[in-house]
Parts: sequence; structure tokens; C-alpha cells
Amino acid sequence: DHSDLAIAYPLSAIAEAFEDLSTKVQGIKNGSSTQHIRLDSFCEIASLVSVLFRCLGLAFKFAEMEYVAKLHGLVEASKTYQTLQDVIDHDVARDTVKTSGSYSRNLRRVRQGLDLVRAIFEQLLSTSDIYLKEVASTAYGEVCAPYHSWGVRTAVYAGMYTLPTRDQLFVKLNETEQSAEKKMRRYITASRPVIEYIDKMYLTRNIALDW
Ligand code: 1PZ
Repeated sequence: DHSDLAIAYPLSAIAEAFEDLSTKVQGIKNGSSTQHIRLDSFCEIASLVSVLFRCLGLAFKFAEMEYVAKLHGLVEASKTYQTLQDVIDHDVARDTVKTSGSYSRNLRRVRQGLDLVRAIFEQLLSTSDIYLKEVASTAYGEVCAPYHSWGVRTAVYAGMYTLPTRDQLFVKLNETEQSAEKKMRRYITASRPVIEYIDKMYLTRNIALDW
């Protein structure tokens, strides 16, 4: 249970939870585990990153609500389906993989959110700019913008001017520049295999990832 840690030190909880998940994913990959990732535990871990957008201010409330809504759809699915594979297979069978609001589409969106956090952390580590506009624009442009509508992209780029400063962000996360650095690196490393695992579930079913 990551919930106590998540309140006091959200970045620690995120790093720790993704390391656990990453270990499981690697076990599946190298054949030492045959247990697929459970959808309910995936949702629990993915929900931890929503504290990050709570630090971004009112302009990004919409992003948080969007992310939480997608996750909520998956939590509902987890009452019926046990694994991530199960929900994709469900949608493949009904031809609803890309249908708005479908489980597989929601999973794709959550995956993009996790990858966006990874890109933001990479940008934060590569610059010391006190404003987050550049960091956020680069990360968003790389990970999400290609898949968002013109209207959403325009709103997101306009919102970038309202982001807190770098220092304010770390204070909100109960971190210092130094303490955050290590945890962000841990997330970057741990999230990669997780994201790859999700992508592979689509690709092995001949679903291209251009949406
Ligand atoms: C410190 C740096 C701050 C960076 C801030 C970057 C903020 C990016 C905000 C992205 C907002 C996306 C809003 C709406 C997206 C919708 O178009 C799609 C629609 O999906 P559909 O219904 O068509 O299937 N929704 C999503 O992609 C859901 C997830 C988006 C939220 C990801 C936010 C991650 C923010 C991480 C912040 C640390």
C-alpha cells in the first residue's frame, strides 16, 4: 500500500510503485513470471501520478479531470476483467479498441499520461530553467500533442504560461531540487518497461499506435 507515503512524499511513492511494477513487467518479459499485470493494481499505481497535475494550478484542472476519468473507466473494468490483456481482448472482439471511452482507448490515454510524466522529468533533469513553460511544452509536444486535436493543443499551450515556477513545483511536491532528482530518475527508468509492455499488447494484436 503506497497511500501514506503518497500523501507526504508523492514522488517517492511514484518512484517506488513504478519500480515494483517494472520488476513485475521484467519478470514477465524474461519468462520468470507467468502472472500478467492485474488491472486493479495497475490503476492504483497509475492514479499516483495525478498528484503531479494537482500541483500545476487551475489551468490544468481539466487535464487532471481527463486523466482521472480515463482511469476511472479502467477501475470500473477491473471489476469484470482481471488483466490489462483482458480489456484489450474484450475491445478487439467487439471492434471497439479505438472507440471513444472504450477500455482500450482509456488505457492508451493513461499510457500517454505516464509517458508525458516521463518526458517532463527528463526535461526537468536536462535544464534548470526557473519557468516550466519550456519543459512542459517540449514534453507535451513530444508525447501527447501529435495525438491531440488542434483545440486541445492550443488550450494546453496557452495554459503553459500559468504553470508554477520550478521551485514552487518542488515545494508542492515536498522535495528539494536534489531530493527530486534521484526520484525522477528512478521513475524514468522504471516507467520505460511498463510503457513498452502496454504498447506491446496493442502491437502484438496488430493495432498500430498512431492515435
Ligand atoms: C511541470 C510540467 C507541466 C506539464 C503540463 C503538461 C500538461 C499536459 C496537459 C494535457 C491535457 C490533455 C487534455 C485533453 C486531452 C484529451 O484530448 C484526451 C482525449 O482522449 P479521448 O477522449 O479522445 O480518448 N484525453 C487524454 O489524453 C487523457 C489524459 C490526458 C492527461 C495527461 C496529463 C498528464 C499530465 C502530467 C503532469 C505532470
